[in-house]
Amino acid sequence: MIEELAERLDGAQLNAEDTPSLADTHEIDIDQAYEIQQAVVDRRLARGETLTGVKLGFTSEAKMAQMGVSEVIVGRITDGMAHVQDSLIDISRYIHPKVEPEIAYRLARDVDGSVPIESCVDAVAAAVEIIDSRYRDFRFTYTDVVADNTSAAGYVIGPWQEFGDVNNRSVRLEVGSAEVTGSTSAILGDPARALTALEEVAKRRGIELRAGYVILAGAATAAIPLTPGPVECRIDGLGAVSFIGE
Ligand code: OOG
Repeated sequence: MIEELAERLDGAQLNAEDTPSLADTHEIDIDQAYEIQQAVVDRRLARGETLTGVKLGFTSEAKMAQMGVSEVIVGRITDGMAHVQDSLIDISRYIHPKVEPEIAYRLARDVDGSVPIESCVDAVAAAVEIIDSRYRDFRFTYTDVVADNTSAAGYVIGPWQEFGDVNNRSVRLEVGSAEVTGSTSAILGDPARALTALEEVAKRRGIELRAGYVILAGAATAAIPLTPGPVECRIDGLGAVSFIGE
């Protein structure tokens, strides 16, 4: 079942075609959901992609309450999802992409529990995450979204800054004439808490946190649809990151 469902999700991503919720036809527990995620990621790696980091989801209280869960979810990001700042991004490769403003952290050393995770981080940046649920109409259960690598689809990182406190910074994301604003404190009350939450889940799920990895700490606002045209995310004190969807 694990491989069959991983193939279905991987095919949906490759063909940019949605698929029904796995929960419509399968009973999957959270352990199996992370196994499916691993199998989905392994398919990308087998095609030559490389892991570049991890991402968190459900880091805002509102989103956790909406999903009826109390744990953040963790997905994997690869070089195949990475886009360069100010580049043109072909959005036809996605099914129904949305963008979220995020804080990115960079790991300078492996996280092995010997020192606090914060002391493994050397840089922080403004980032935009492109999420693209492989499920029809973005309709999914908690286990569905974990199996689907937490909707991970793309990301763009702004200029790295020296690591420091980034709580209570104002956030603005513009997609054409649509705009969403918020504060970095929406991320678990302080985005630094995303690091400790990540460490705990990663340990339990056997997810490695390696030197050089990017950590996308979770959305600071609701996601907004990605449409053709300019996209810009600005975080107070961290500068801006932008790209053009086409
Ligand atoms: C799941 C991924 C959400 C976040 O930051 O909460 C996420 C989804 O809503 O598709 O990345």
